[in-house]
Amino acid sequence: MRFDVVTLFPGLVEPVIEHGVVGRAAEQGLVELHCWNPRDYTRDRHRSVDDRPYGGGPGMIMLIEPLEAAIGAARAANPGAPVIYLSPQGRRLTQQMLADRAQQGAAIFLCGRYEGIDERLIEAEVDDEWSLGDYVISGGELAAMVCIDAMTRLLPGALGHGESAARDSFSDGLLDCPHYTRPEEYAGRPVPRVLLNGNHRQIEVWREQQALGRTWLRRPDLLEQRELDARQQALLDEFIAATRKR
Ligand code: 9D3
Repeated sequence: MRFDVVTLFPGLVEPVIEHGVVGRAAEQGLVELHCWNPRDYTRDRHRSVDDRPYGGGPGMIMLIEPLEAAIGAARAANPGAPVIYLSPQGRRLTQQMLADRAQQGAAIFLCGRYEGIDERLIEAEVDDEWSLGDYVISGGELAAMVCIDAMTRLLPGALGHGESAARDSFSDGLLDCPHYTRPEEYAGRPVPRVLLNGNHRQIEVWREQQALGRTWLRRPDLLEQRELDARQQALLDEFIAATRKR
């Protein structure tokens, strides 16, 4: 998968392929990343990438021309890839949107800075518009890094032994169960006994029950979107009954 990122801050985005899962995927040649800086496509003496908004008001707006040239260079290098603008006005990002795009095999991320981008450039060049959620960050770069990380995890071969995209939270619509390692007791709190008894079938059932129970406690919205089978419903009922007793 080839990622292209149009950004005024390539030095912020590039390290995303140097570490962890994405780092290993890049070493294996599964992903590559190229940044395109609109400032490199300016033609005026001051290398301007922004200007004041028509109609007045605070803040600056990114100029069309350097962005158009940078996007053109990215499109030529990554033909057929959709241009995805990361902005507070976008559709709220989900695992499903990332999976659909990962399947398509390429993406050009467009990062805004300042108050945003001239609307005519968005109409002319942008294929999709994504937001991380309803909170404010300073530009699209961190959002592009989130997308690159999450999409890379979905590529066959990107995750090692023991890791698996299918086991990731949200892939199956439930939160993860709690995890424990040494020591066997910490600050008076023992590790749940079931995890020490070596009965792997029982452990698997306990973990599924914990996942169901935590999802019920913390993210009931996820359970409403999902049909539980009779066995899972019984596990959850038992968890709820135990919660009420304590
Ligand atoms: C004045 C109102 N603000 C719009 C909601 C101004 C503004 C805030 C933040 C304009 C641009 C930005 C920069 N944010 C992003 O580029 C961004 C973002 C975000 O702020 N929240 C969630 N997802 C994203 S993706 C890109």
